[in-house]
Amino acid sequence: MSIKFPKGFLWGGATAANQCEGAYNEDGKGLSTQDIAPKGIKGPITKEPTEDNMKLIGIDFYHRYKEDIKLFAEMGFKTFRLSIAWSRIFPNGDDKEPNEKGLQFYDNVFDELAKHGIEPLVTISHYETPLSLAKNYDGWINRKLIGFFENYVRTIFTRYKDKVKYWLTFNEINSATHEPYMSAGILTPKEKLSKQDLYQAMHHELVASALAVKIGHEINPEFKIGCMILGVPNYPLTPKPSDVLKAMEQDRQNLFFADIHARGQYPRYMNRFFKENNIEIKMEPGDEEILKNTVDFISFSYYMSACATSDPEKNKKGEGNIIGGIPNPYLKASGWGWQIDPEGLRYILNLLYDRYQKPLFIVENGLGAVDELITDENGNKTVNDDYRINYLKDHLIQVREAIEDGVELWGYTTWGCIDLVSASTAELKKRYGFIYVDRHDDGSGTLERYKKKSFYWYKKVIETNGEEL
Ligand code: BGP
Repeated sequence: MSIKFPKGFLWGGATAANQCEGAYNEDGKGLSTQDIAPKGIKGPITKEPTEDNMKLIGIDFYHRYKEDIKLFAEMGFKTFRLSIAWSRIFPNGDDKEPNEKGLQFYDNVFDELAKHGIEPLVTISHYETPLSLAKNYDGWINRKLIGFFENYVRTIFTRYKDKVKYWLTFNEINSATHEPYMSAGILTPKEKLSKQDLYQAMHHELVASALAVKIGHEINPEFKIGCMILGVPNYPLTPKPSDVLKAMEQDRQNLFFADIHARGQYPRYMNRFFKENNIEIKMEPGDEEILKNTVDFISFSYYMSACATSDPEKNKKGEGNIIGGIPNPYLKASGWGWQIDPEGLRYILNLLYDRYQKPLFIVENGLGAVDELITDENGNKTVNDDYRINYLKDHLIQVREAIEDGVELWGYTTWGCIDLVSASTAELKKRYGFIYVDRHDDGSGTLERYKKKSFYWYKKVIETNGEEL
């Protein structure tokens, strides 16, 4: 009995505007928080954009989107995840009128996708906030951002209501508790940010996200609007009961965001967390009503799992996608130290489906690696990325198991389906794509695209709807 992926499964790949578009100041786009973060999440921010910031040009998707979408179509993509750069539409974030050239760019991209029968999956805010909102309001700390975000979503939902069906509100919304600048445009340095201010800012984002669901369904009842969390399941480091409780607590720090999106209210366990951390969420009249606008599906990124322990001695965070964890002695790691755990994906799929009974969507999964461009026997430039094929194959085998376990999964978009600039370190050398882009961290390169070995592998996976992995 071979386990099958459902008919109509949405195979594809994912990108983010700030990591691929480039054209950082073209056609009226305003500066975003990413344009002054040349070294990624961990690095310092600069006064003005600096030329060592690889995102200013990215992989020039802004000018090459037709060529890239054609390559995605050649692989047989059913869907393509991209984000809209808020500061292309509202350069300062609090502008009254949108920037027509910004709107036109995404019209062109959606029309190109439609030509190839590829369904857009659009992230409304993916780790870039208009820089003016950070500078003049301190980002989501200020409740006024709800109004600016409302103006932004009304504009794009109305403009693209017949071109886009699938929407995600905030990328990895739970990462803001770890990276408030990158995720929520908060300029106040992390170490100076009180938990009160941080969770109040999160409240503003959560209200804005639910408001987007409400507005989206009013504009087009066919819209499918999802939330997006950074999915990193926590395992107890030992079977010691206190480690098990620690893992539950750490899971809740992430699931709290999906709980609100999926159930429409704050979970009771957060009352204890708020009390113990002297946090009092200021609710405005109507907030609780707005939060009741729950999402149509839950999406998440998955790269790794983490371990949790109550033993302060062992509590040393390892490497990982933003929310790291204690290294798991049973797992190997990637070149960037991210532990590789395909079964963890089956685990979190079941955990989320058991918890919410809502359709799920894996919108990021992939292996960042240093790829070597070679010339094959036919004189074509390519990369023998068997390590990436094996990573994705191992994870898809577990996805198939989860579907057999009963999980309702709409689709799977690999992260970085084309090489692009990494978020955590702003490196091009950390490559994820099925397509190699000839650009390097010293700014050199022709920006030419080359198909890797994994390009043909994924094409076969899609052609056979996952029969051949
Ligand atoms: C996630 C982001 C993506 C992407 C991914 C890979 O947190 O949503 O934008 O960057 O991580 O991480 P990195 O690019 O740091 O390797």
